Amino acid sequence: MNTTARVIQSTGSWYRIMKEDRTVLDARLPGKFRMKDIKETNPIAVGDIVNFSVNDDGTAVIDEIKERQNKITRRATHGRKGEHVLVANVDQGFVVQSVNEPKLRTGFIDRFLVTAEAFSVDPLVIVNKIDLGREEDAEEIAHVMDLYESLGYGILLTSIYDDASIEELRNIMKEKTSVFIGPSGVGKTSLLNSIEPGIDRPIGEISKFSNKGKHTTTFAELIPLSFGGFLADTPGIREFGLIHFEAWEISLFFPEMKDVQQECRYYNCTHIHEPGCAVMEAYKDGHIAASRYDSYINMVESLEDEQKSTGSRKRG
Ligand SMILES: Nc1nc2c(ncn2[C@@H]2O[C@H](COP(=O)(O)OP(=O)(O)OP(=O)(O)O)[C@@H](O)[C@H]2O)c(=O)[nH]1
Ligand SMILES: [Mg+2]
Ligand SMILES: [Zn+2]
Repeated sequence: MNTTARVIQSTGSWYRIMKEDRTVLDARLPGKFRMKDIKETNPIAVGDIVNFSVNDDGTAVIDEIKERQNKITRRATHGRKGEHVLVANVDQGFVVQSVNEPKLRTGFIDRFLVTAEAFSVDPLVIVNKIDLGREEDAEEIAHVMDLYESLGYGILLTSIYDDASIEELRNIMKEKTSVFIGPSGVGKTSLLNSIEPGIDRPIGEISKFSNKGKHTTTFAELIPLSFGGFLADTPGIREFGLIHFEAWEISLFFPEMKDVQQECRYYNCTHIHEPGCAVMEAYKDGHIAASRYDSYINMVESLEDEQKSTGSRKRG
């Protein structure tokens, strides 16, 4: 018999899959599983919907992977080529940052927002650990809140010590598949443990030296939520790489640049050095936030570096 299930854990050789009725099976891939997309380092990711059959010993064999509605990928690590799929088939992606430990980085948020749009995932910005906010942080937090709200993004201030914020997260997650993406130590797993008490996944500490987390979560996992829906917790990532972009496309994913750039003198303006650039004008006039323009330049530069190193630059 052949049935469908969803992959909720993956170690690379074994998978844990969950059926519609929420029963769970251990599964593996047959030796000659066809890899449809060889660009990816993991053929099956958490969130994938698969067809499977059951062996005599009660374990399952994955026969087929269903076409993905979407996926969130990152560049492969450890010098490997290609992409690693963090999670597949998600409705919304939450980019998680924290106040102070580690420090909030708008550059990380901005990269995620650009990528989420390209991946067709609804984004939400989460700033966690607001209980740690000192008096001098209040202004920065308010500014970050204003900035993303004015751009049309949802932003939520949370703390595992603030029940109202946890309840708000539950409401947003109900009946949906959501994923936490963020650096190590910002509190992704802690939030999960608060949202779904009883889950009790291990959390880490923050290094006194680097003010960073210690990569406590090492594999992505999809948690079925008792109130409906799924939440994927992922390992912390230092930087969110940009994939599948051409430099000129990036500004299309900045809501505050998208329309302005039609006034640029050159149609292929990169908004960095060209005369008659409407985006630079808007930035100088204060209509585009400095942090956002910086993020934009960083993204263009890292794409150019990438294309130089792989020699894949397309000419147009
Ligand atoms: N003060 C405060 N500390 C928090 C909060 N949320 C998490 N922490 C602490 O932050 C540390 C790291 O939390 P984790 O949940 O392991 O962070 P993570 O994002 O899952 O990290 P990785 O799994 O390494 O990616 C732990 O010591 C938590 O107790 C919060 O809202 N307020
Ligand atoms: Mg974690
Ligand atoms: Zn321009």
